[in-house]
Amino acid sequence: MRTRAAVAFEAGKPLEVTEVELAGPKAGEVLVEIKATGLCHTDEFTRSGADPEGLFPAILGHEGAGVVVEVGEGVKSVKPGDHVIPLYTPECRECEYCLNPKTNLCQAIRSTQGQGLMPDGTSRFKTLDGDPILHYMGCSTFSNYTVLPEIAVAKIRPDAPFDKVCYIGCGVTTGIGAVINTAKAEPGCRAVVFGLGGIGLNVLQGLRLIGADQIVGVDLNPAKREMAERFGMTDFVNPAEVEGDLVPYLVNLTKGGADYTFDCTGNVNVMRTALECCHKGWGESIIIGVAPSGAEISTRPFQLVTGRVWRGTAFGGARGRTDVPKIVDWYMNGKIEIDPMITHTLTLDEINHGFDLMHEGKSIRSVVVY
Ligand code: NAD
Ligand code: AHE
Ligand code: ZN
Repeated sequence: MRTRAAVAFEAGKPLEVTEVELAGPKAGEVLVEIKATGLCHTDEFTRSGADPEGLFPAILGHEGAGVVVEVGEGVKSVKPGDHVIPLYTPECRECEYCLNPKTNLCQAIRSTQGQGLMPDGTSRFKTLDGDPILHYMGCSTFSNYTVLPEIAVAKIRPDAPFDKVCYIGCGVTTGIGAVINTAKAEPGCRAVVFGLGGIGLNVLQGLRLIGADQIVGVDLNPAKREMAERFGMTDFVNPAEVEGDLVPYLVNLTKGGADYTFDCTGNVNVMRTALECCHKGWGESIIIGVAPSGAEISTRPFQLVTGRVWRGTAFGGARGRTDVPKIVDWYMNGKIEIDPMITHTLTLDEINHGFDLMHEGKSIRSVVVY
């Protein structure tokens, strides 16, 4: 079939909205009509050329929601008409990783996914001239129709609005999951969140949900303050307005150091600050941000010797097929909020404008509705 898609032909170039050819689902795969997709900073990271795993030409996008149109041979867990959220972290429930409760990083299809290919080593996308186009993060939600492995779709309730719950495909789950699954933060804790964008705001609402006592937000953009307060931030810090070193300032503000800190910037200097403002003896810092190619983190080992812990999280430690439908229920039942964070709704033709808004710090989430 033919479908409209925004194609990243080259690193650093705007996406090109065009028709592409899409082959039908093979065994174990499903064809999904994407109804809406969010624009995550990670899409921009890859589009820009900063991602060491970035491959071109590719159809980016990994924060979608849609409807199953057709299923390949052997597919049992979903059927045409089911509403689904694509998963860049699949859940096969059989691999060594899925069977280990310590991780959500299913590895069943990771190697082909990283090469922009379906599990059989081929792509379902090509240009109208017949040249191959790669998949991205196993999702390619910047295409109106896409093919996904069955293990990479979470079936969700049919009454959930696509233009809101698409955000659960990455940002919402990553932020809330980092608090609940990775940090396992407890009521009464003090926390510092660095970067109050699409991920950081969801860390804030995760901390509010578990009953944190103090939730400090740190961002260089003062315009992020208002929305962050709405999502539970108790104290705002703009590093540009702090005289001297930020670490002692934050340690003092959190009365000895934070129990939990979260990097949602991808900046390795911020990651160091986030670790070092943790409480001596027990503070834990969770890295969520994705850093550019070649960037490395550093600190004095003494920081860890004296009890601070550095962790990372992918997709908030969530097991997608199991956890994503529950998070959709949380949204539908009013336990979490999404709507105010979706600041811009765009057509596919306007998708590059969505990346401009991200750069200008004017959007939290832009969502493309097909
Ligand atoms: P975003 O652009 O919406 O937000 C980033 C925020 O960080 C902005 O508000 C910006 O002003 C702020 N910021 C930048 N530099 C800063 C600094 N030095 N100090 C303080 N604040 C600073 O991006 P997002 O969509 O929220 O994504 C955040 C990061 O998380 C990205 O690196 C993204 O790739 C990554 N991410 C990781 C996962 C995962 O599973 N680990 C999932 C989604 C996104
Ligand atoms: N390709 C990058 C790393 C990108 C990365 O860390 N991706 C996160 C999800 S970000 C979603 O917005 C992730 O899930 N990583 C685990 C994995 O297996 O990819 C690089 O640096 O090479
Ligand atoms: Zn993302």
